Amino acid sequence: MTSTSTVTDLYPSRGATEVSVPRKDPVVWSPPGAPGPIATGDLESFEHNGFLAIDQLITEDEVAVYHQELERLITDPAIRMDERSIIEPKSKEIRSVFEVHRISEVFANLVRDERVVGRARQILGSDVYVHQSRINVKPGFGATGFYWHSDFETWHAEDGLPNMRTVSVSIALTENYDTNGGLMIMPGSHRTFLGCAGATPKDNYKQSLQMQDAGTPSDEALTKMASEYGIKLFTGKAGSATWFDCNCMHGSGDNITPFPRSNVFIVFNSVENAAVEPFAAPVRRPEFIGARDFTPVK
Ligand code: 6CS
Ligand code: FE
Repeated sequence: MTSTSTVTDLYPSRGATEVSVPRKDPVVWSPPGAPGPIATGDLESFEHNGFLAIDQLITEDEVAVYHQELERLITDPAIRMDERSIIEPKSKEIRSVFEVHRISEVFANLVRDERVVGRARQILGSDVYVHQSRINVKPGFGATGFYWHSDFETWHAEDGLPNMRTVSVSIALTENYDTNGGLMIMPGSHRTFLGCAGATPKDNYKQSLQMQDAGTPSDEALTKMASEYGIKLFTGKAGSATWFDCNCMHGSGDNITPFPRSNVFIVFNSVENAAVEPFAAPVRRPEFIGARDFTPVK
């Protein structure tokens, strides 16, 4: 396991064998009763389950603006050629576009929206910066999903995030049915860190963002976790959102329906948890995947 970071590695991963350790970090970092858009009961639910689903985070009119921006980006030939665009292995359609909060003023505004960044600050108990943003198109007719993984396992091993003080929000820009490859989370799985076996290949991101290999749990571990925690599938209308802790075990299936499952995915990291050197990777990932600009979102 190549840990090039000088910071203590609380969550060893990518070594010879798979190793499971209890979470050492809080889930909700702000003190009880801290001000913010999330009601106390919902914050407690987030703490317990590792996620919080919101039926309508943004309005239908706002969805139309963001969906139009997604369409503009994915039909721009320059964006398609850009390294920030990940292409579907089979259909060759655009699968994801990274760093949308930098290349699109429309998505930059979404990041700064108090309904979005205010919830992140409340969960993380500090100012926050964007560690990663992306639009996931997940077009119909065969778009592939994302196999089971913990985002934090990758963001710790490859991007050098020391602690679990990171939260993601997935905002639906098309309807998430129970058939078109929605997000699945194992409720409560965020309280166990599963260190995965297998060293990180150089330039791993070139393959992992299409189909993850390094950082993938074993069938035994997944069977144990799914049996213990269960699996929840998230459905919702365009405009709904799912907030989830960085260490939730999650994944999504292929989309063979004609109905795209598009979302915008924003990852907020506490400014107190700024990325250091990778804990288990030979080199850093590019900044469009793991930010190195720690300027707080204002
Ligand atoms: O490697 C990453 O950073 C990305 N991979 C997945 C499958 N989810 C989180 C993140 O966007
Ligand atoms: Fe993920």
